[in-house]
Amino acid sequence: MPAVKKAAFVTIVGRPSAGKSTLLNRFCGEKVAIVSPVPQTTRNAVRGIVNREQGQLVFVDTPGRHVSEKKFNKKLMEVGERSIEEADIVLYTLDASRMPAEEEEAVVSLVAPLREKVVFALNKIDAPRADPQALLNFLNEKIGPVEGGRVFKISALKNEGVESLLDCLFSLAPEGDAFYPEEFYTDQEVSFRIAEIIREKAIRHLRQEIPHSIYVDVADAELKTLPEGGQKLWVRAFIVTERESQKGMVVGKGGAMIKQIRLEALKDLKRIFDWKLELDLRVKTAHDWRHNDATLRRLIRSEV
Ligand SMILES: Nc1nc2c(ncn2[C@@H]2O[C@H](COP(=O)(O)OP(=O)(O)OP(=O)(O)O)[C@@H](O)[C@H]2O)c(=O)[nH]1
Ligand SMILES: [Mg+2]
Repeated sequence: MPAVKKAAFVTIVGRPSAGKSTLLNRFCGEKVAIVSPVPQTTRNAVRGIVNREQGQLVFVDTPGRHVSEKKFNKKLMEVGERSIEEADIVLYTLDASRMPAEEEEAVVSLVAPLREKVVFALNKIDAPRADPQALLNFLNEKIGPVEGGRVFKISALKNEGVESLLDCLFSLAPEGDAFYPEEFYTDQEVSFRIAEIIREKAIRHLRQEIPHSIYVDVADAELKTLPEGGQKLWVRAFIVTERESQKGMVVGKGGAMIKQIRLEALKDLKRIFDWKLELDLRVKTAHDWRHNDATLRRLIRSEV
């Protein structure tokens, strides 16, 4: 008789920049979520799927929890809270290279009531100033002793300790049928993935407030059959700024910045998709979009 398979939803939570998206990509072995040194990079519940002999884990990456009264931050927090509700397991990711402070307390208070389904990943142990013991002391103080078998010291970046963590997650997963076909490693819409890759490249090059002030809109995408055979995806996308005055910084001197963003995005997109690609990338402004309810509802979603 074939072995009974496991299936679970695992929601990844933590403070901004803890390394949640890096860890998701490591689990999946593919670039499922975008990563950057700028806090609050992730804005949606991004799903990555791991298929193994034992069964299937569906990881849900969430925006880093940052408590604030701003409309934009509140919307981001909602995504994490909603994703936790559907989780069989909560993977709480902490940054061992930073002393836990106020921001970490905001995450602890969210996960504390769910303790029996929480697994702890103390990430960035490769960093020179990493102090996982300080995190353990913090957790002990805030939520009581955490069980050794549920705590993992890892480096998502250097791929250390990730395999044992994955084994633990599979062992905790309930029995059940796979949620997705086995060949899936994500369920994101193509246009969302394209927008995210462009946003990653933009965030990495732009400075100050600009990374938080932009979003990317894929306005048109058309799959064309080429006369010589094969298919080409033609995409028109906009980097949308909050203010007119920010457009110049995105375009750069003589268009150099937007060109670099476009070329770097194309490089990643060609790795992800089998099609040939053409990207027409432009800049426009949606005045004060971070205060616009309809835009926020469209951009910040628990399903992408
Ligand atoms: N040294 C070190 N850096 C890491 C590790 N994991 C992630 N990082 C870095 O930490 C930064 C943030 O990583 P992300 O994966 O984007 O973090 P996140 O938790 O998804 O951040 P938000 O989406 O903003 O909440 C990036 O510069 C990563 O390269 C790690 O294990 N070691
Ligand atoms: Mg992220």
